[in-house]
Amino acid sequence: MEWVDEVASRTRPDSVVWCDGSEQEYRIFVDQMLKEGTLIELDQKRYPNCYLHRSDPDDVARTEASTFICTPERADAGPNNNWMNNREAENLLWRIFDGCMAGRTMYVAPYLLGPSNSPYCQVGVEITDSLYVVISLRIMTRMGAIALERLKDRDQFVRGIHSIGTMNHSLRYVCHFPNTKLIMSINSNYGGNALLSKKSHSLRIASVAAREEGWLAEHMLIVGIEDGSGRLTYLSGAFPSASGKTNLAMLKPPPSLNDFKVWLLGDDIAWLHLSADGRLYAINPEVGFFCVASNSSAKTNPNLMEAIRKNTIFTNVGLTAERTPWWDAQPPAASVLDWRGRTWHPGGATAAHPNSRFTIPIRRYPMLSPKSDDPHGVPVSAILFGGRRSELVPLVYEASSWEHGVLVGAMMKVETTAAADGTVGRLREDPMAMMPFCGYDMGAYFQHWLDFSRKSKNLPRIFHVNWFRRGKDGRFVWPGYGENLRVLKWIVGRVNGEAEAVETPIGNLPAPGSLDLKGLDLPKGAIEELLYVDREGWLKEVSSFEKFFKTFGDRFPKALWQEYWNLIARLQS
Ligand code: OXD
Ligand code: MN
Repeated sequence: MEWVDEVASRTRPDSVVWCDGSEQEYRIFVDQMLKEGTLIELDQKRYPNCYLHRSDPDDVARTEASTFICTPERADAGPNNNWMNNREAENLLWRIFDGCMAGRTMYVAPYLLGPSNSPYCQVGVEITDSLYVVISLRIMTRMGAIALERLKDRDQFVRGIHSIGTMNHSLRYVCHFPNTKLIMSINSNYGGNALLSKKSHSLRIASVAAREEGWLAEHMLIVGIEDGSGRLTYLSGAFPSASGKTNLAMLKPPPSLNDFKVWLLGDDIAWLHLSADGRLYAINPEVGFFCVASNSSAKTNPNLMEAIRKNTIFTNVGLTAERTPWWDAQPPAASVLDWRGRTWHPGGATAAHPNSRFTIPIRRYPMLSPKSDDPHGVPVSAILFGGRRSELVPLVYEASSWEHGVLVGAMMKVETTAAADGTVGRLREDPMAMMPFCGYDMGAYFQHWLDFSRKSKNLPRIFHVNWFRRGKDGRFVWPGYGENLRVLKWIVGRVNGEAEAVETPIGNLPAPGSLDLKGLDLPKGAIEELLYVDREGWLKEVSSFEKFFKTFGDRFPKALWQEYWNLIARLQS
């Protein structure tokens, strides 16, 4: 309460509202937004409790250039983060926040990350003048009175202060103070910049705590694969933003593998803790999805399309004359307004923004794992790293050890997407898909990963997958989507000692015949192409990381250099 008073005395709102998270309160907020025009009601018969929000056209993605880690020393943030001195940053930010809520209401939204009865649960409180943030937080987290009950009289919580400000792009800041567990964000209302529970708390602040306390806060999905015998194998996986992570988490088995079930636990963030049995257990701190809409369709993600027909907030999609949400992967529709509310013309720019989103409660998802609320989480047997690589990288390979797996994760590259401001399609390094989200020096982060092998002999196996290889004709070689389960089946077989592999310099690849391809009509030579290890190409690829790894200086672990030189030696031998 002292902190809330202090923030109010600086930002000077007209009134302060503490959010209880109830249904009734949600209705009041939604009604208010409908009146103000920040939400548009969709056809309530076909889309009950669904609304459309249109953002400021200049505020549609994470802005990495405005995102800072603020600590006493630059070295704490590493070359992977923008850095500001914490004192200077706080002074600067308070000047921008000064009086910014005058004429507005300040909302105090307490939230939980993780089940309330979990030892891994964390409390956060976000103060904001944005109702869009409040109603989104209520979908994404366990928000309201439940968080204050868990907090009781302790002051162990992450403090988030957010204001829409004036939307002045040049004064946009998302600043993280890991030492005091504080986040300050102003002049953006976009999910990844403004919903502070998500990337800011669950990853940037949490990753620093995880290093100190011996666990992992990762940009990972979590799924349980149930095979025909009812056996469950849990996987987690890191994929860069907008690289099919959500589609994989929501995979619907194809007809030829319909004795399998894929249970979802999380689509974006995993907190992994080592348990007494030496295994890593994963929980999803969130209870909602914040998914990219633009590519979602009955083909790419049938389960999701079922989930978004109720209780969904759409952001920056198109709108049909029947007041239904529309984006370009949907069947054609007549008279569509684009994401900015202008008449849309087919063949021109897309109706929905490429980073348009929907926010939905996880409980709407038809294949939600019965374990999703388990306070200890699920034991992970395999960790997947994935990229979006049109060349070189095979469909799947397995690291030969935990240390080698850390190198595999460290050598991820991604073509940039619309989830962050900037050029789309540029290839950049994105270790463990954490480059924009690791709250400290990534050299130390790699060491933290390596340290797990000293603590346990029972760690998950590490794999790399790539669904995105293209042939000479420019077309995808692998069908992807539901058929990716064939690759997961091989991975499940590997961790259970059932599937065969062949050793190669880059790791273990499926032995001929060990991938289940029954009923799949692949062109001749396709599977050989997908599983080919091009030594020359790999030598080039691996060598391209030397410069990047060197940017971490002494913090880059010696043991990881060793793995790196070993890999090069294997490729040369
Ligand atoms: C996301 C992202 O929104 O990774 O999940 O950008
Ligand atoms: Mn993400």
